[in-house]
Amino acid sequence: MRNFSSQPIARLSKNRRSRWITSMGVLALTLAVITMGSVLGLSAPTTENAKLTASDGAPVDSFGTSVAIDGDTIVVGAPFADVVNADAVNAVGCRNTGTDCGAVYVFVRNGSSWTQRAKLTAKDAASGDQFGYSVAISGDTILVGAYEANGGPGAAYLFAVRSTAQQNFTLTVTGKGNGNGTVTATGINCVIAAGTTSGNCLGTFAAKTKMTLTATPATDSVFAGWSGDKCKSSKGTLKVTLKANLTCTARFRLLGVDLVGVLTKQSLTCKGGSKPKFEIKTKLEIKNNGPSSTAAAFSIDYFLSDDATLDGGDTLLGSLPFTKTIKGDGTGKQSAKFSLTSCPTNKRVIVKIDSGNALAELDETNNVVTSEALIPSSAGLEVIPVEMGNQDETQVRIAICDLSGRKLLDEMSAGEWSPADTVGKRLANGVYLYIVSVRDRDGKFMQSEVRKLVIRR
Ligand SMILES: [Ca+2]
Ligand SMILES: [Ca+2]
Ligand SMILES: [Ca+2]
Repeated sequence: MRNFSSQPIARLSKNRRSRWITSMGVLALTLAVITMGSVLGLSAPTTENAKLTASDGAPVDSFGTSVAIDGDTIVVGAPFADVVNADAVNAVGCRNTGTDCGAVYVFVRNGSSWTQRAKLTAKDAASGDQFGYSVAISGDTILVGAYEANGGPGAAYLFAVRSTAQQNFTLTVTGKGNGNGTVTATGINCVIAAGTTSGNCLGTFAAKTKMTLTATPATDSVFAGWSGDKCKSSKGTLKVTLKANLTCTARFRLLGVDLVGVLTKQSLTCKGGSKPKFEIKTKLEIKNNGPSSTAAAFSIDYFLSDDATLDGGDTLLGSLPFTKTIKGDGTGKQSAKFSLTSCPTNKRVIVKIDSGNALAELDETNNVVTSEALIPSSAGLEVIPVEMGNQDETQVRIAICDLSGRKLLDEMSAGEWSPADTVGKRLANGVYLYIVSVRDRDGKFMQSEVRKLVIRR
């Protein structure tokens, strides 16, 4: 639509003219295209491509007395039109609904044809004004002359053209995810396979058109939601109103499971003495990235590797069953504990989920989980071998100092020792120094070692 508002801008005084336009019926305006060729005397095709008439033309209106065109807008004056208030657009109308008020008709291009979009009259016009005796248009401004206005002085009226032309917007459907399905709506029938689209996946519709998009998964898939622009919804049916170009993305997921994991915790205990204890503890989080539940139990293998790659050189710590069901997009957890015969250094834990492939998965290649870091080699008190000769003949003294040199413990010791200070309070996690010194029965110094002690519980 193009709307028009009027405001008189000038009144021109001039001599009254006698009417020379007589009853001519509804004038027809014939547009002709005259090419530059005709001007230059070359081939001169002249094609009539439109004939404009007033929608409510009546005898003696003299439609076509004046014409003007600018771009896609044509203005035609009908100065002897009799106007009634009901005719007026934008509430403009002849004050006296009498004769010869005059009217102006505005046409806009609609593709290859022209459509009447407005009929203009003057708000203060009176019978005989001949509004529309002359017209002019430039861009968004229309000027209309009414040379008999006010009984002779005449007036010109200015109209601002506000374009509210009907807009069209494009609705585009795109796909996402590894699944398959279709999206349908009036004018749209889009096939989505693994995120790619085919078929009719976009359409152009008038502004404010209400669209209902329906996403339907294929039998091997589930619908997983809408995204993009104003298309957020988890439901298969999405209602949108086109107020702008819109792209709606439908996500389909293949049915099935996909196990992946992450080691959330690993610790190593290496304790010597009379009751040696070498132990690795891990916590594994198993995610099911597929939409389906795990249908069967599966096993998880734990390895100790000196690199980040699972290969034949790695040591199998153990194989543990996982019997709980992990729902689609759900998570499972497994804690594991493995005893070793010695304290490993510079090793990593590597986990293989579903090691026996009891479950067919959407992705079988992502089941190996490698710990990001090496297992700490001294997570606890590392006992060092000391040349002590005949132990019956020796005294072993252990001293613990913090890094500032403050002595926290200094005692005779033998066998298993739990890190605590002189009053039995457990030492906090941290880095300390410890000194082991060995003397014979007579107190004669035999050997001493100073080492770093890392306490991490
Ligand atoms: Ca997997
Ligand atoms: Ca390896
Ligand atoms: Ca598998």
